[in-house]
Amino acid sequence: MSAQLPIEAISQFSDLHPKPGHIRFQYGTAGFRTLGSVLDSVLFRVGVLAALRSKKLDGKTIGVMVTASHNPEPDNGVKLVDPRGEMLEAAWETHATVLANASTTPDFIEALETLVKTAKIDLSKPARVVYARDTRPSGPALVAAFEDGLKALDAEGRNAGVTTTPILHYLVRSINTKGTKHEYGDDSEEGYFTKLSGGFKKLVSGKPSLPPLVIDCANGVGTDAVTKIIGYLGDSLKLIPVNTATTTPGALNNACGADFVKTSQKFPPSVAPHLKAGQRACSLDGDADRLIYYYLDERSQFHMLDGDKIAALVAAFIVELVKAAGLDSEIQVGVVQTAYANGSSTKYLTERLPVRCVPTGVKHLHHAAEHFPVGVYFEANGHGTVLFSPETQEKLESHEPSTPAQSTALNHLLSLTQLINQTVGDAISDMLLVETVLAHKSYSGIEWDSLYVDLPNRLVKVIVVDRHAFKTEDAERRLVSPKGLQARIDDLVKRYDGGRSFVRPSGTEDVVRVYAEAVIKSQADDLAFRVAGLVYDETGGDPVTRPKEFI
Ligand code: 16G
Ligand code: MG
Repeated sequence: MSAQLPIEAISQFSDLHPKPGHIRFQYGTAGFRTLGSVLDSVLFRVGVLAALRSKKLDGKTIGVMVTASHNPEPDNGVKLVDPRGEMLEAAWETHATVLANASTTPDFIEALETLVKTAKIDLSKPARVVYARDTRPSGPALVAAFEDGLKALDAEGRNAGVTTTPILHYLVRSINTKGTKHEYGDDSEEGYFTKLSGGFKKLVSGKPSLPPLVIDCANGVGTDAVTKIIGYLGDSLKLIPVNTATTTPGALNNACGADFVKTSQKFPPSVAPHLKAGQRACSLDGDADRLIYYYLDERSQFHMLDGDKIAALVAAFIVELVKAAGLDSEIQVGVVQTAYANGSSTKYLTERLPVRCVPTGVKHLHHAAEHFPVGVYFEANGHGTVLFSPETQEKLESHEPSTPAQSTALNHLLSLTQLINQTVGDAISDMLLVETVLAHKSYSGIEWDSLYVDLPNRLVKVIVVDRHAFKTEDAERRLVSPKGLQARIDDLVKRYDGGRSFVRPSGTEDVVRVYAEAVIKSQADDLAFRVAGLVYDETGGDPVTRPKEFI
């Protein structure tokens, strides 16, 4: 390893991007995320890190996305994408945190030298990075800081402009598979839209078209993608985009978007004029990687169709197709969920398929789903996708159907592999997937919703002195510390019909989260608040500030 770090260039650029003294940055579940105004040094350093990650992987292209997803507009963030379009390898999350927290330029250079040595990075290799940002006003300056990081290492950068997180993931995989037998698609936005819409059009060809779908773009970057895909879909699907104000200050994710719908369990007020009885609608989040559906019934009651409902709809459909193609003895479909999955969805799915529960966070779900020939994964919050293993893909391509019905089902499965963005959860791809199933089944929101009835549930946040005192096991379903707390939760849960509750420290906020469900809504609320009370008391919360509702 002859090449050396270009110390002089790095230190000149680094001096332009000093670290704010008082802040400790953390590469969390979804990368670095905090106020956009304090992220300049982090972005510069992520530029350097991405270049090193590429060198480490023999010049493969690494992705970088500048976004804070569903967070309010003043926030921003950045995350790295590995060559197959998946989340950054966990060990490098630690490297990212170390580099971001070096207090001075000399400390930063020292940390880089240590990283190059310990990770055995061959600096003579090329470095290639593709990057994009969402519509936040702080984005352009942060991208400029990031580009300085690439310049410092003389890395080759490709600016994908303003685009969604899932499109950036798609580009990374397409670039790295170009010209190989695993070529994922043309490495352009056009390639992405052509691939998805092509799969969709084949799947719905000959099916009666569905009534138009209202699509809440959260005033974010999904707006551009929705506008573009409308052109590719033609008459195959009518979309009515709302919340498309990407340049109105403060509008992003404000009282709209997937997270708003899921957390407040109501539709965005801005969508109301478009919602008649029976109308189905969906909301994307601020970077278009989450999707929540909903509809109004004939009494104008709101009903939410969340990630669990999407998983149930999609998994059952794929199982049917695999069977109809005559491949059920060869291709197993499995589902991955987290503890937040509604108990009724888990019951519905386990009666039909193998189901695994893993800790919160996309990377856990994605990796678990890779173990199934077809892995369907969704978080209740609307993030998820379907993965077809390379062996499954080959089987689908080489299988000889013995009847016309088998041939049709097989073609549908092959079209699904086109329509689905397999690199990461993708609101637009998932929306097309849902619409495909609805068209095939002639379902409205009501019929889809009736697959199972959600158990009433409640999510509560508790502010504690030290959330790191909370440690979990069994995919976050049980606490191992603080000692004795789980036994007290168990005692409480037993008293509620259909009761279930779990406690976990958040990976994105300085709080502990309490989830509870029960057969009756008031009981789910009661259980959540009582467990929250236990958590609060356990961690030395002050009786004066103890929230009143923690009964
Ligand atoms: C992040 C995760 C999401 C998870 C959420 C949980 C990614 C890309 N996103 O947004 O999957 O559901 O965190 O947040 O991994 P919490 O730990 O604060 O409950
Ligand atoms: Mg998001």
